[in-house]
Amino acid sequence: MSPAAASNTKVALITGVTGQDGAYLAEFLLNKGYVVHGIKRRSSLFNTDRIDHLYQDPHETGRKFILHYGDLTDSTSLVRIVKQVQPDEIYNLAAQSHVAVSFEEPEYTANADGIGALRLLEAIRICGLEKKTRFYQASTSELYGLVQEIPQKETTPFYPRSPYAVAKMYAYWITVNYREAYGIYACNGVLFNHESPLRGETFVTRKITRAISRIALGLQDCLHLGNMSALRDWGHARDYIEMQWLMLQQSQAEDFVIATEIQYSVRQFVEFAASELGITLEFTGKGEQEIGTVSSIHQVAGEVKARCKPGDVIVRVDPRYYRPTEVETLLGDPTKAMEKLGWTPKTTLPELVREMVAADYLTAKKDSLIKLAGFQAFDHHE
Ligand code: NDP
Ligand code: GDR
Repeated sequence: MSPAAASNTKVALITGVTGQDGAYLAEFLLNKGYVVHGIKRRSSLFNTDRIDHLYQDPHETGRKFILHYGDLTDSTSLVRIVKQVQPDEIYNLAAQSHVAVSFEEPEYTANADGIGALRLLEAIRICGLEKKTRFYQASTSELYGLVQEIPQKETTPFYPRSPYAVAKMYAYWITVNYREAYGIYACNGVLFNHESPLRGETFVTRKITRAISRIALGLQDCLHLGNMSALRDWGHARDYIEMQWLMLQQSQAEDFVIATEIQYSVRQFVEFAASELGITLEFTGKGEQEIGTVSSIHQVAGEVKARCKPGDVIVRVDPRYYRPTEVETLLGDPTKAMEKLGWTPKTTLPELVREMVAADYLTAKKDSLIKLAGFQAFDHHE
């Protein structure tokens, strides 16, 4: 028996621990006294930036945070880790999580995001842990896709609109099926978009806060976006991971929608981000011709933060970011989570944008100082 099991300390296993949610969840569970095991995949560069502050040297004894190499496409690794860790709770957060990329890599996305969930559920069965291990599946508002009802709740029919969403639909139902067939405590958190300074740079919110910061400091001229009319219900990842944990602490496994009940467009998100740095934008034109022009610059906390000028075009549409099938509008109804989990979103969108812009502006400032000192950084993510 492991020391953790002997001391009644709860043991969690997080797949996708190197991602945005994984990093927040690992820290949250460690603060709750859990022993946390995380699965990371091998990459040719370090991929642990988001969790480096939690890292514990393998030579230390009594470690509470332990990483294992594994992959959701590799059953052998999953069975071996589940057998070794004997987790009380598994949080399946690993996924190829980018909707647009899923059109480029549909088969891999199906394998990791769909069959990956099955592999983990089977690992629980193979190890005989059906009665012990609780399973959380990171489901998504993308399941609603071409929405059949506004707002969307637990009973709203699904209509997935991307290989990502179709793969996640398989994972959703296999989770329900293993709950019903084998009595495993398995549940789906149907989470609407949630963001943070740790968000991957190619998701639209982070792309915007990063680009606006760089434009303000003269490191970049323009932000190119796809569909700016898309509407999303955006929350803060920090608030949402607490719900992932709560879903596994109930007396019965159930599925829950987690959302803020407020919707904004991508265009509005750009306006919020720009205004954090004192930039007022005017949008003109339609579709591919739409542009965002600086109409005025004002001080923020007594300081001019933006170096761009009125008349500069800093936002343009690039159809390369359009998706073959788009999800135009998502708005969640989290009434069930409010009633049963005591859920209230803590962070508003303006607060979220402020936190993200502050973090990206700081990074851009460092890059700007390096550039001014004569060092050219070649860093152009979109
Ligand atoms: P991220 O993209 O930030 O993180 C995904 C994680 O999965 C990373 O750790 C990544 O590793 C890992 N991963 C990817 N493929 C594999 C694989 N084949 N085997 C093992 N690990 C893999 O996503 P988020 O943290 O934002 O989201 C967490 C989960 O929640 C995902 O499943 C996502 O689909 C889902 N979700 C997210 C929402 C959101 O708004 N953020 C909303 C609803 C659902 P690496 O770091 O090496 O790339
Ligand atoms: P989404 O998030 O597809 O909702 O999936 P993303 O931030 O990628 O897109 C949101 C909306 O913005 C539009 N958009 C752009 N998107 C990106 N990435 N880049 C652009 O340049 C751009 N311009 C406009 C998109 O078309 C879309 O309508 C996220 C992921 O975290 C999923 O894993 C998760 O399941 C869902 O949220 C809920």
